[in-house]
Amino acid sequence: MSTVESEATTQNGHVGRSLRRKEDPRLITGQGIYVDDIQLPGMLHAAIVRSPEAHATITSIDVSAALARDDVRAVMTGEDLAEDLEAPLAMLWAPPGTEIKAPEHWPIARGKVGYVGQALAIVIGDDRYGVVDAAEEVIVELEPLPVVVDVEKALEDEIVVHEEIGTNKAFEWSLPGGDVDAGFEEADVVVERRIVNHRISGSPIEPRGTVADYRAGELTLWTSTQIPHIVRLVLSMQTGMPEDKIRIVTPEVGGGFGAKLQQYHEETTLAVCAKKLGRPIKWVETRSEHMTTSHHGRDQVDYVKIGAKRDGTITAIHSKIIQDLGAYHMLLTPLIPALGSFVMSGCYKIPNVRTDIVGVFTNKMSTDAIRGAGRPEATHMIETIVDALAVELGMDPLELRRKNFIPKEDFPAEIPIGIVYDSGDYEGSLDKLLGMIDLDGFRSEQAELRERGIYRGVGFSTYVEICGLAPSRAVGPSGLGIQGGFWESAIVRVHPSGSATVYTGASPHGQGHETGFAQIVADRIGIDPQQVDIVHGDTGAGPMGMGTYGSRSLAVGGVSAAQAAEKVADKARRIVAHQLEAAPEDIELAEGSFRVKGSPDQGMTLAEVAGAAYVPENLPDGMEPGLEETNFYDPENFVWPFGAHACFVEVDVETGKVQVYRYVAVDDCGPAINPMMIEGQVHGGIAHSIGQALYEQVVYDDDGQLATGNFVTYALPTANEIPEFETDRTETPSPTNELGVKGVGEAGTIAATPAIVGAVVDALRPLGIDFLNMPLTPMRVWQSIQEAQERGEGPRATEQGRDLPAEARDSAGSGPTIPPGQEPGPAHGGGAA
Ligand code: MCN
Repeated sequence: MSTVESEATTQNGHVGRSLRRKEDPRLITGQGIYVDDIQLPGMLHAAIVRSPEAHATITSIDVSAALARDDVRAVMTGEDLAEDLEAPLAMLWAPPGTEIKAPEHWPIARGKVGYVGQALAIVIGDDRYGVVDAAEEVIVELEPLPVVVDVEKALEDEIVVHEEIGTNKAFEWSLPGGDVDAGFEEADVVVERRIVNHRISGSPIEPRGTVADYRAGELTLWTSTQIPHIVRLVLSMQTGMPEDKIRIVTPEVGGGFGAKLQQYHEETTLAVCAKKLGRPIKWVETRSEHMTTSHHGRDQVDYVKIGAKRDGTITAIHSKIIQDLGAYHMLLTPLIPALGSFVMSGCYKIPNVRTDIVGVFTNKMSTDAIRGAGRPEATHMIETIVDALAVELGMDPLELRRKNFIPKEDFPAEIPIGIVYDSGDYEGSLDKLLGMIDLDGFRSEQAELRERGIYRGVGFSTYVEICGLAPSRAVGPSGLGIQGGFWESAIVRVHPSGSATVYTGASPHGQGHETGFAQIVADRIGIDPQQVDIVHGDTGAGPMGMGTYGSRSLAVGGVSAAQAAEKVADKARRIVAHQLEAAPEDIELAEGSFRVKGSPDQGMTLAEVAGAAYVPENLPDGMEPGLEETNFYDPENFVWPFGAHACFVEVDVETGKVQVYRYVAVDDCGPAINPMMIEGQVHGGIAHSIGQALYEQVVYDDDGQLATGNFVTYALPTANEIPEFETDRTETPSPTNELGVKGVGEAGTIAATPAIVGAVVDALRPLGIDFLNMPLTPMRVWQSIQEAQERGEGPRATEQGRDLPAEARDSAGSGPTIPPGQEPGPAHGGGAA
């Protein structure tokens, strides 16, 4: 069975084609090797004893009964591991120039716990199930402390999560552009909303897992992660082991969705314990552990305020983000809302923009990056408030958008916060979308159906996102301030027989890099993608790399691979020129042959070139033998994908059940490397946001107990709830890189929630509903309908906030401005039907 389409006659031209994924045959025939498949001689198993309390002092931990079992080799607490650790778990990235209050966060708790599920001890023994039983025999005495789970209550500091810090406010940070006060002065109309962007879980198919093996002074750690090199660096900082003595291997990773963009306590604990015991150890996360202690995402309360002239010209946008950090910072916890602030003005030309962020500790699991990381929240804010503004102005929401789009001819466009959108054609993607949906037809059908009590609605999202993390120049200490650089690396090695291996620092977990990167490299060196192997996820095999997140792999790692391949092709041209006694500049790559321009018969295949390259007597004087190049690529700018989405829903007003029956998306991620893989990414991304918008929510009760610890209570949508997607693309190349590519791995997730919620609001507007907070469970929708009907007509914000309560007329951050009846209903009122 051929796994990749190939045309024997054409060796170039693989980029842009929907080749089937090279990785899929092994994945769908059960031949992939995941962490849990790793078996080593003498391997032990681990289980973690976790806190049942959300906030408590540890009075005692009695491990004697567990240790007395024949099958238990060790039980370690936080104190037992203290001498083996040089540093606590790391927070690596934060908004720039901000003093951040950071509690010590040890892999296993010392002295106190701050959230349900925090590790109290590790039990290591012979048998996977035995250690779970033994963990139940560890007797922990905890003295409960008061708990705070509501982020706005936490801001009042009546209960503090970290007594030693004395406040729950971890940091404040602002990103201003222009003068928002002046912008609101100029405005004829001001609209405000309080948006709750609730907490969700990553929920990949494969939970996390780690196997640690320490032998002969070296540690090998198999772990299910998106960032092997960063895990190695941080582990080295924590354990004091030199980086060169640590090898991180990520076998197949069954999805990550951001939840595996982390360095977790189990990785550190297993590394230390494997060294102490001299035996390999395996730990594999259960689903409930994933729900409890793999980091969550979103969880913001957002106050957003927009001002505009009567003609629809937007003059200012201000948002205040109250970010629930959970109990501790993890790798990027404080950075996540800041990522949203970079796209707070969306694809609109808004002269005055300001985002104020306050990061707040609560007694919950940490939040960090989940697919989109800050940008879905920002997009939800801007698109929701633009829809609300359109209603206020009595304007068509799409006309309002068009009026404010950054025009095509303005690109590259510097926006008021001082960063440059690389390229865009926002009208182009909206036009294409409208060409696919027959909006007029829908509107008349909608009106007709309403007469019969059938409520349908359409919602739109015209989005832009920032990805391709990231140019060191922009993210370094003097720029936007994400410390460090986010370049990527690649080695292209051509073997003497003419096939190639590419080593990349990107570390895929479902995106299909083995195919896309092979297409890119194959085209540049004149072979078939089947002959190009992509090696990733092994710190022992390739140069340093930054991993896969922020839809960066193609725009940074893929470009690095392309540049390495170009260097190989360049050397190949010099070898061929020498062999054929021609000038290197006269050698071209065409039809799988490095040949003399104008003499198609005179040429060499890559296999012939490689054969020559490894025999020095064939080479020009002074040329090194071999055919292999390394490349590090640090882009000049981020890349800025964009698009237009439309969601169609039907709402059953008797039950509150929402059904997405049509979803149409036009995305622009530059020229396609593999259109089918782009489509797959867009499908998955939208499905993720249908989950957040309608079903999924991580819920804690007032005592900090997790109410959604499994897939019965956490309603992840199934194929049954997801419609068929209609997708198309526009292609606006990025000037940032030679492939012109932008990212797409998060685009669907970033775009979709405002379109889905907007569609439900559009459906229910005749019933007096003009705003809804997610998730739109049947219970919440039904309750909102009842409340709207009880209060008669739906509320309206008005000119200069005239009819709003006093606090709502002040700055967006100064008080709750949610219209009456719009407070969230019960936390988890329903799920997938
Ligand atoms: N692509 C392309 N042409 C373009 C742009 C992208 O062919 N012009 C292809 C790329 O070659 C790659 C894929 O699209 O195969 C995604 O590329 P890119 O946008 O660079 O994103 P990353 O590979 O960096 O993926 C990261 C992104 C993130 S941040 C999360 S979270 C995520 C995601 O991608 N988690 C995923 N997609 C996922 N897909 C799966 N199956 N599982 C996850 O956990």
